Amino acid sequence: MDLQTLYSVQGWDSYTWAFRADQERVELGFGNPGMEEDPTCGPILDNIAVKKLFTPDPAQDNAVINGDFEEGPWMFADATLGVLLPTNLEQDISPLPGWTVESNRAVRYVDSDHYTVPQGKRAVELLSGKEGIIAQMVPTAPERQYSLTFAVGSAGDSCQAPLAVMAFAGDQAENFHYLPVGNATRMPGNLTFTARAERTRVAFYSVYYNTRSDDHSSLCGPVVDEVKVVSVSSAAGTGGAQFARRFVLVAFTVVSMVLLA
Ligand SMILES: [Ca+2]
Repeated sequence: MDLQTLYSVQGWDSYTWAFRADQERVELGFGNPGMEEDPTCGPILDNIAVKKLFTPDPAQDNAVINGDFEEGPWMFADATLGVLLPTNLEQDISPLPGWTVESNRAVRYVDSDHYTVPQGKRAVELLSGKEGIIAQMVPTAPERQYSLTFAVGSAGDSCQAPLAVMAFAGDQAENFHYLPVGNATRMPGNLTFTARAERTRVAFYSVYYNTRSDDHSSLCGPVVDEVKVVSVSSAAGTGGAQFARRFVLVAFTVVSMVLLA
């Protein structure tokens, strides 16, 4: 885990990492790879927790797993900086079940005790512009039309505007500027796409490289939550409905003729 970048000015960051236990007892180890110029110093570790993860079942009408981000790593009650999801996570062994961080920078997992969260208790704050990408491969039916919907919000952490999210679904991409109405701290995003394969990549990153207005150096960004991929009426489905209506009309006509005869 590369700790060369500090994401906040407090001098420390919380990280999470997942593993699959293949035995009833496993050994946890932490070491300094010894790459500092000064061998007499190194990173400081504190507060370690292990939490058993589960992968939520996909909802019947939503192809995204854990799209509300409610299942994720342990968060200490006093963790005011959230937990960083490091890079190069595998989708099968991710501390944020279902999701991967594809980029070379981390994104922040935040809780409603310390941040403004669009839905439930947990969400993801995108950091570092296009260097912080969360993604998921979702099952789709080729040539069927889908709608990617999500909530984009402000984390309430004095993040300097503008805030915007770039959303990807298959071959579609669109950026969504966070422009809330009234006192709202969230707004909806929607991207319609036609699936080209049996799995479609859905991904998000922050359009801007934002920092907090209070210290001008802690990284922050827009919050994403409530990600859904829903099938919308496809061309084939509409054709089917029209055929059914025609069939009803034909049947009705035949009965009328019999009665007249
Ligand atoms: Ca949530």
